[in-house]
Amino acid sequence: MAEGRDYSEAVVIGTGYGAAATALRLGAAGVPTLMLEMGQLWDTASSDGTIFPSMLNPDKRSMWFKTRTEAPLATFLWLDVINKDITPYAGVLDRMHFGDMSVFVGRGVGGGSLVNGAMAVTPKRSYFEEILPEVNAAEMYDVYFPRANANLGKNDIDPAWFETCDCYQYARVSRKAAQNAGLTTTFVPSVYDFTYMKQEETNQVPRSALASEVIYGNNHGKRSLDKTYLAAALGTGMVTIKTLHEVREITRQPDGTYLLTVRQTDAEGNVLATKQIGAKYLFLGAGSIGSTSLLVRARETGKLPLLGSEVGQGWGTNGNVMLGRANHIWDPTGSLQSGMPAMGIDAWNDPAYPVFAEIAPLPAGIETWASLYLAITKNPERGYFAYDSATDSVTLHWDLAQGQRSIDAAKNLFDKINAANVTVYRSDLFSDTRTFENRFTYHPLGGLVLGKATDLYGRVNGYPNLYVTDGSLIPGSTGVNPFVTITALAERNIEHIIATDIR
Ligand code: FAE
Repeated sequence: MAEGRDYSEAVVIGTGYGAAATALRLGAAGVPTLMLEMGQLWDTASSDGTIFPSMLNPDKRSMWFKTRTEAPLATFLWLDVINKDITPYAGVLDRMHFGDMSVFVGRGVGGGSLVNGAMAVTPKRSYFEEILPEVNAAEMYDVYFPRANANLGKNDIDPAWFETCDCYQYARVSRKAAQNAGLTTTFVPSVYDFTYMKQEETNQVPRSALASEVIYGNNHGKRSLDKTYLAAALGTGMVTIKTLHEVREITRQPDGTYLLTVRQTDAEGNVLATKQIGAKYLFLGAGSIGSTSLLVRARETGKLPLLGSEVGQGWGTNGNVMLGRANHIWDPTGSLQSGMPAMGIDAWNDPAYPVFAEIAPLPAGIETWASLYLAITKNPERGYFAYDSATDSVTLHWDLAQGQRSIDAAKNLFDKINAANVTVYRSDLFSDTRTFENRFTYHPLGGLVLGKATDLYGRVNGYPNLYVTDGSLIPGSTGVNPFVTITALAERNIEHIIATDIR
């Protein structure tokens, strides 16, 4: 096994939203920056001519070292027809299991941007002020949210096209059902190129969103981070990315620099090398689970003993609940469905049960008469991370009862919709007969909360030049899909850190 030593003035762990924004600004400021990503660079087509497999025909590229795919919908009509056996491989979507909760994350250059629904939603200002009261909201809404949205490539759907296209019939049907219950719907901005999507519908270009591509990657149309922030970061000439490099351990040297133990593998999981990589400035951008796990383990194994008790606290699911409704036979949702949601039901002002529910596709390629939703609810419950010395691993602690508040909120909203439309819930989608699925989240947030585990700019308490820059800063909830908030906060923090700590 080869051993190597390396050093970079700045090292960024991960290549997701927070990491990408941080690396671009470091590179632009002339700081040599090395990004370490445990997943692959997804830029090369396989023998079938595609980079990513479709959801309807998954293969080893779909998932991170699994023997079978683990899609969010387990069954359809209670039939095990969704998941497929696959060969373990460094695929693009991971589902991590922690007792009653499992967490979906993207793996590869671009992190979650490779597998997500591209919804680019800026949170309501009043709620942002509630969750992060110590952050200057005026600055965020005047400067950093616009900066994040511009760099992410946010665009809006043409409302006239939305009304007539086949691929959003499912959203129009759900809108009608919501309106019948007196509820408000709203368009959701996206980082999927809507101009490209229009051309997909008329078969002018190869289909991606309209070819059931989402959670296992998009071959076209998606402005994932490798095409936006990371491309710009590499363009500074100061940033390099090493793929299939997993950071395993962080220690601090007597001279104050950080030393990382990094495992390099191939895409089959064989270990090629274990490296020591040094950094003066270390940025944790490995996502809520990744970054929090690294610091909890570092504290508990005595590698970074000054880390405080707030490290590993304040984790939440963003109140995620998935559910389906059955429509009447005269309300088909369409066999052609865009994989990229474009509309949500906005009931966040409900005084008892705030909910923002994205109208999700069910891109099965056939008519299902089903409407699917991912509800984002306001749930004050928080989980925590703990180290297990027997397995030398960090585990997330969250029990099912903590998710009940989210189900209550979703039920409050969708009972109204069902009552107004004389419709029912689907009970065939989540392997048994449950109608609400709150045992997974797409939106892991917290663990290293801003102003608690770190100062108000993400500097880790007790350790100079160690920073958190991803979803773990956000205290468990944003009220909307989180990547715009993560990116904007990273933009704000890195501007301050470069000005005061680095240059
Ligand atoms: P993240 O994007 O998770 O990136 C972390 C990166 O670090 C990953 O590439 C990891 O492979 C890598 N990594 C982890 N540990 C290590 C290590 N030890 N060494 C090296 N590398 C490591 O972090 N959000 C929205 O706003 N809109 C949506 O439409 C939306 N849809 C979603 C759909 C799905 C299926 C999923 C899974 C998520 C969705 N999300 C959506 C959530 C969004 O993708 C997520 O909040 C962000 O990606 C989190 O960004 P971070 O920067 O925290």
